[in-house]
Amino acid sequence: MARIHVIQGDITRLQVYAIVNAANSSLLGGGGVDGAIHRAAGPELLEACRKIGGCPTGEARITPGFRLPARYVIHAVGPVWHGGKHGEAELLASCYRHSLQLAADHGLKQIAFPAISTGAYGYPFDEASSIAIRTVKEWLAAHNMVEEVYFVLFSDHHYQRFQQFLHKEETSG
Ligand code: AR6
Repeated sequence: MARIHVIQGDITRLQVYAIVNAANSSLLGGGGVDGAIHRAAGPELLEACRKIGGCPTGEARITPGFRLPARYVIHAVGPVWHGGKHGEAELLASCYRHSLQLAADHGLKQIAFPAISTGAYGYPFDEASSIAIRTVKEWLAAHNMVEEVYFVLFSDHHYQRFQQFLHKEETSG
């Protein structure tokens, strides 16, 4: 079974095979973690994204990492929170599954996720965290191609909270 790590910090600094970007469906950059990744990767990343031509919500696309320490960026498009009755949970879970599958397809043994949709897209952090943990664990139990998954939380508050959720999932089996 793969290992799951929870860390606090800036995902652009991680030296892993792949980091996941919380992108929008244009893939042409934005604020939050998307802005930070584009700044750190350099303008080649925007060029590569432009060539892809967009990505539907709930899916992901891969590019090189260019000037990032990470070799690849997996651009996942999370749902905008509209109250929870518009398929948000399934779309968010789908982002995690698509990202893991892309990593597996490219033989990448490590992947690092930010808390997709929990910033500008307004997804309540606690609910998003449960979905992230459950979806990743289910995927890892069914596939053995990815060895290490990192959850990267930007704030100390989110880091503490996420660890509580992970622990709760573990003790409840
Ligand atoms: N490293 C790790 N996590 C980060 C970083 C970082 N450097 N910066 C922010 N976060 P958001 P979304 C956390 O808004 O909600 C963009 O404009 C942040 O604290 O980046 O999926 C895109 O272009 C939050 O918990 O992504 C889209 O238009 C989490 O990352 C839109 O925002 C996600 O916040 C996507 O919104």
